[in-house]
This record gives sequence, C-alpha cells and structure tokens, in this order.
Amino acid sequence: MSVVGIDVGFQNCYIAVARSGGIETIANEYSDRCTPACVSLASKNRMIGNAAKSQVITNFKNTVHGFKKFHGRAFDDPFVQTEKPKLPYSLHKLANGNTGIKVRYLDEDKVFTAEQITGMLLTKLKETAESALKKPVVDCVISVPSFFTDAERRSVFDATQIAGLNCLRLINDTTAVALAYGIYKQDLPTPEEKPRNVVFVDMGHSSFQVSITAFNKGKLKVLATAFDPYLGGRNFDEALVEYFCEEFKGKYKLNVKDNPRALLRLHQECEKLKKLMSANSSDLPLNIECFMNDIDVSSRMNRGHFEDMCAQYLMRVELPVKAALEQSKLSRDDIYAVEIVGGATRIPAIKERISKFFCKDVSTTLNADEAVARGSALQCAILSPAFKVREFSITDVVPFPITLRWKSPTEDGLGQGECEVFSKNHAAPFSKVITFHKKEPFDLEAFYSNPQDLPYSDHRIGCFSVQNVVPQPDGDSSKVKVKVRVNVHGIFSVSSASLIEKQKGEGEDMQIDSEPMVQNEGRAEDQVSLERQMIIQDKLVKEQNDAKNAVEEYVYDLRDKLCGVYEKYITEEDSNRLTLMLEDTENWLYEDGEDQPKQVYVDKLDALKRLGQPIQDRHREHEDRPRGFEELGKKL
Ligand code: ATP
Ligand code: K
Ligand code: MG
Repeated sequence: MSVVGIDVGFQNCYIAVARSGGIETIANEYSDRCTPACVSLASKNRMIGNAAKSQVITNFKNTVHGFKKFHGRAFDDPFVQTEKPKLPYSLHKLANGNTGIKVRYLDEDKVFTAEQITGMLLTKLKETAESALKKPVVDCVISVPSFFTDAERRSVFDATQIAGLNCLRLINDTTAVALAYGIYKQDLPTPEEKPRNVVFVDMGHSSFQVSITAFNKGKLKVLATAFDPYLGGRNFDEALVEYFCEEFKGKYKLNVKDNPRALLRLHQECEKLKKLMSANSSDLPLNIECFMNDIDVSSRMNRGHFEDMCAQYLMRVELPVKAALEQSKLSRDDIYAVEIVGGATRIPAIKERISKFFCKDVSTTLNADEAVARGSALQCAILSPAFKVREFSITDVVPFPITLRWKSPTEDGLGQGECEVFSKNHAAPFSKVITFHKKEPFDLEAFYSNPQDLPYSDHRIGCFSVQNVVPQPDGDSSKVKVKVRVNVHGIFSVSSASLIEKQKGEGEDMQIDSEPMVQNEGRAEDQVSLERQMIIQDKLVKEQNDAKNAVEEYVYDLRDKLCGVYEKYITEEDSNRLTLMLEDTENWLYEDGEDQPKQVYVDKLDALKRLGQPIQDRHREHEDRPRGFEELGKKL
C-alpha cells in the first residue's frame, strides 16, 4: 500500500512519500521536485507538468494553468468572469452551470471539467510517485486550501477518483504544515500543561492562509483559521505586468495586451524579476529580446518602487492574521512561534508585515515549498495500516458556519425552522445528532450561514430528504434522530437518520436522499474511463516517439563512427553505401517518416542494425582481444 501526500498548488505541486527512512519529497523525470500545475492538450497527446509548462507560450490556447479555483464554481461566478478575459485559453459554461475548459485535443474541440483537468494533473503526479516507489500508488492524502467550500472539496475529491486514487483525506494546507511541524517535536507540553500555540502562514501563488494551532504531546488542535482567498504571488506579478504594459505603451508604442504570446512572456519575466527583488534591494534590469513586432524592450525596477506599487496588496496581509488571532482569543504573548511557508512569503515586505503584527521574528524552520506535501504524507502514514508512525491526533476546524433548515410538506408553519449546526471554528471532523418530532418525511437544507463571508457565490450546500417517517401507532409524532456530519475531508452530510419507537426505545434506520447543490458534470464512470483512454493514448504516442528517436540516434551514432572508430573495419565502398543509406533515412525521418506507427520505426532500426552490427562486432572483437591477453598476463 502506498503512503503518499500531494500538495496540489495553484502553480506548483509537490509529492512526498513515506519510506522506511521517513518522509521524503520526490523528484519527477526532470529531477525537479516541483511539478507545475499545467496541462497541455495537443493533436496527438497530452503533456502534463514540466512538459506542459514549456508549451505555455507556443501552444497557449490549449495549455491550461491557473485552474484550481474553477473547482465546483459556476461559470457565472464573478471570480470566473474576472479571470476569463485574462486567460490565454477559453472557458465554457457546462450544462450544470459550472466552469468548463475548452481546448483543441486530438484535432477536435473538447470541453473538460475542472475535475478532469485536475484528474490529468493527478495522473501525472501519481505516475511520478509510482516510478519513485516502484509500485502502484492508490492511497494518498491531498491538500486543499482551508477556505475551500463543500462544492470545491467535492470537486477535488472527484478529481482524485478520475485519476484512480483513493484519497484517504483532503487535508487543509495549513493543517498539513502544522502536522509537519509538530509530529517530530520532542519537547511539546504534556496534555495537562498549557499548549504551545503556533501561527502558520502560507502564501502561495493564488491565496493567503493563516491558522493558529495548539500543540500538546501527541496532538494538535487548530484553534482558528483565516484567509484571503484572492491574495497571492500572482497579484504581485500582475502589478508588475500592468506597470510594464503601461510603460511599453508610451516608450515603444506597443499594445502588449493585444498579443497573448507577448503578455505571457512578460508574465514570466515579471515573476523572475519579483523573485530577484526578494534577494536584492538594488535597481534590477528587465530585458526581453524580440518582444513584439521585432522590438527588444528593456526597463528597470527596484524593491522600493515595487512595494509602493503593491501597497494595496501589502495592506491586506494584516487582515487575516489579525482575524485569526482574534478568533483564537489568544494574545500575542501566548504565541510561541510564527512559522511561514509558501513561495510568496519570501517577499521581504510580506515577512515584515507578519513579523510586525506579532512583534516577533517569523520562523522559517519548515521547507517553504515542501511542508504541505510532507504534512500530507504524514497524515497518509497515520491513516494507513501499512505504515507505523507515531500516534498523533489532529483536530481541524470548520471554516464557515453551517445552518440547517427543515420543512415538512404539510405541517406548514409548525414544521419549519432552522439552526446553526456548526459554528465557525467548530472542531472537525465531527458528528452531531439532532432530534426532530415528525409525523411524515421531511427535508433538510444545509447552507453556509453567512453568504457575505464566503469566497464563493453559492451559499447552499445540499438538500437531504429524510424518507419513510410515519406517526407512532397512537398518532403522536415520532422521534427522529438525525446525524449531521462534517467528515474527514471537510465535507458536510446528513449521514443517517433513525426513527425511535416510543415503546421499545429502539431506532429504525431511515432512508436519506441527498442531493448536493453543485454536482460534477458528467458521470463519474465515464470520466474515469475517458482518463484511462487518454493515458493509453499518451503511452502509445510516447512509445512511437521513443521508437522514432531510437532510429534517429542510431543514424547519428553510426554515421559518426563510420568516419571514426569503425573506419578500419569496413571497405570504403561499403562505407559510402551505408553513409548514403543513413542520409536517406535521415531525410525520411523529416518527411514520410515523420509520423509512422511504432512498428515502422522498429523495423527501420532493425534493418539498419543488420548492416551496422557486423561492423560493430568486428570492432569489438578487435578491441577485446589485446585486453583479454593483458588480463591473462596479470593472472599469470
Ligand atoms: P496556492 O497555495 O495559492 O495554491 P502554490 O502552492 O502553487 O499556490 P507556492 O508554490 O507556495 O504556490 O508559491 C508560488 C508563488 O511564490 C509564486 O507566485 C512565486 O512567484 C512565488 N515565489 C517563489 N519564490 C519567490 C521569491 N523568492 N520571491 C518572491 N516570490 C516568490
Ligand atoms: K505548492
Ligand atoms: Mg500552496
């Protein structure tokens, strides 16, 4: 059984695995521990991760990135509508109202759901984990932002199923970080002592999350979470992009925004510049050759100017930090440490603001990029029977209060009511039993209590119908016990209901029909099988490419050797004939042989090898001979 944790970031994904030596983050086939959250669709196959990122500019219409926030979101959602014009690829409204992604794939127009795109990304991450572990990966823990609502969580969960993963838990980013921080600490207070309170701050590319967590030996309890779901590194990139677009309009008369390729390049360069400014306070150059209309552009920027430009974003840093502290009811003196992770916390002005608020230096004891994945792998290890790990109990919180409203069809007025079943920062996972007195089936509607606080346009969670409720034999109402639950993934449900019979005091289970407000478009089985087909297609294309490359390599290798080491082992005439043949093959590879079935390349290579092998054999025989004598000599 696999023990894997995956941090699916807006920009960057990391995988950590548990091995006998402990938790390790693993590298992909590019020796990169970071896999870009990027999927590129093409006429024959898909490219995912690093290979897709290299297509961002060349195949911009079909290279999908920045899709994490489309999970479970309506196409008409204001966030989706503000993103849409900024994206190089197209969005499409799905039949269920959700956001679809429209691309050209296998020479056809295709619309994929966010679940499918994340499913593709997870397929790649799964394969990376499998090649590191050298065994199939199924069980895993995946991280999500702490502010993800029910619909977003269900959508990510569906994506894990599309990829054939068994997600043991969707863990909140900051909770994974807290686990990575706490599990190895030997000096935590005993359960009777006052807990150690630590603030965790994660600013990634798209969002800002804060949690305050209390640690005792063997356990952590999240006290509060707060967030700015729309504040992250990308805001700082965009500020730079805006600035240079304006400047280039005046200086070079260029309308960068009309040219998607140039705009994408500017984005990449601005992100690099932003990172450089974290380490340098001096004036830094920005140079892009052949930027647009054959014009080279150049400019300069420094940290002070950058911070002025981003004042509106920097101002927002304090708000979630303050909100978290208030909710935790702790004072600054109760805080033991402020641990920061996430790429964007490397911006000095952000660090300063956090540090100033707590009147304390921030700590960077955790790996800023890998802590979320490592914590997720630790959670997977705890949940997996296949792995022995220190016991550690985790209590998370509900990010937004949840209200339940009930109504029966006929009992009008009297049969209606509502109550808040989970308050903000209520412990999670958690089950509660609520008792109703009913004579007939009734409906329960769950929704987030405060729509205005929700970073999401729909505050409804789902509708649950409790079936088969009947009056008691004496005509009185029956006592119905309903269990409501926020599960291990942070997903709400009405998990069971039972009718208590007056005489016996025993419960009889009732049927519940549940219907979440937002459902994944398309049947799960169809999406799973489509993903499998695409995996097979990618594999075929890869095998075809490998076979083609093998022919090409052989041609180059043999040609080099014919004028080098093989020269003595072939007649001039044969050598000329073979060289001509190699040249023909090379030309063929660029013309008719550009796109042939794998077997054609295999046969081609065999034919060439039949001619090359005898020369190689003669060469090797000759090489081996003296060495053989030498070795013999030494033995004597
Ligand atoms: P999210 O958590 O929002 O889903 P993510 O997990 O993909 O996103 P991270 O990998 O934590 O995000 O961080 C990426 C962001 O950090 C990018 O905006 C990147 O430019 C920024 N970043 C990385 N290094 C630096 C640096 N040295 N200085 C400034 N910003 C940096
Ligand atoms: K990340
Ligand atoms: Mg992140």
